[in-house]
Amino acid sequence: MADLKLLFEAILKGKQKDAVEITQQAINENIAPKELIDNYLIKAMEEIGSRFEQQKAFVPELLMAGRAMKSSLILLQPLLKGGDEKSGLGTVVIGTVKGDLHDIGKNLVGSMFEGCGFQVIDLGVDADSDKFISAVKEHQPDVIGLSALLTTTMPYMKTIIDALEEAGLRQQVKVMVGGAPVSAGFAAEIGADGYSDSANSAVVRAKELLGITH
Ligand code: B12
Repeated sequence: MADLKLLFEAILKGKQKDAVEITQQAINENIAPKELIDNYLIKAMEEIGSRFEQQKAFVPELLMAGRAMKSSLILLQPLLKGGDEKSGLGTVVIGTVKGDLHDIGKNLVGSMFEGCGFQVIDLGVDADSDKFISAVKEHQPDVIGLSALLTTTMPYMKTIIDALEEAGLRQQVKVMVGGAPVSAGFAAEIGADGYSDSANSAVVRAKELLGITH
């Protein structure tokens, strides 16, 4: 029997190989992917996130945990798609805005969306408005997530929102913004639909915006 507490520990400690092994064992034992994601993967990311907030964990640990989680998710995702698990909640296009290379938080948010059953298109870092516009046209996402960690790149979030307006695409997509210097006030000021300060609450907020109740 797969010891799922060890899956939690493996992700928390960023042990990618262990996380993959235990996940594969759990899959072989027909444990529901949703159970693994909700009760172990996300719980471990919440724990590392809260340790980070309390300065009991640091960026390398966050990165390693994120990588371990992603490796587990890669095994679980194909199983989510076919079944009646909470797949297909919607599509999220996410990226760090132009001029900004910080992607740790953006990756965590993307992983959390994926873990919760959204399809995620990651535009990477230094993404300009053209890249977002093309992605909206191509993927018809429900949500766009913009990340910025620098006070100098935050204003570019408004540039992207304005570009969406100009392209006539603003009404078809919810825009969420985040990153350490971003606030709810700033989000409202630039006309974003939502803001969140953590990966977990980002998903909760997105579901609220989309009227998803489960
Ligand atoms: C790691 C780091 C780097 C790494 C980035 C590596 C990487 N791959 O991301 C490196 C070394 C490359 C780097 C470079 C620079 N950095 Co730096 N960096 C940081 C540091 C230490 C941590 C950021 C981080 O990853 N936090 C952890 C994640 C989990 O938190 P987060 O990003 O806030 O994300 C969470 C939430 O905000 C939210 N969220 C994030 N994105 C989104 C998106 C959406 C849609 C939603 C809903 C939510 C959401 O959810 C996330 C998960 O909980 C911060 C200091 C700090 N303590 O914040 C400085 C910091 C951000 N950097 C800073 C600076 C100045 C720079 C440089 C300009 C330094 C230089 N002189 O070269 C360059 C800029 C490069 C560039 N063009 O982007 C400053 C910014 C100051 C400011 N006011 O603008 C900071 C604050 C350090 C400081 N105190 O001075 N940096």
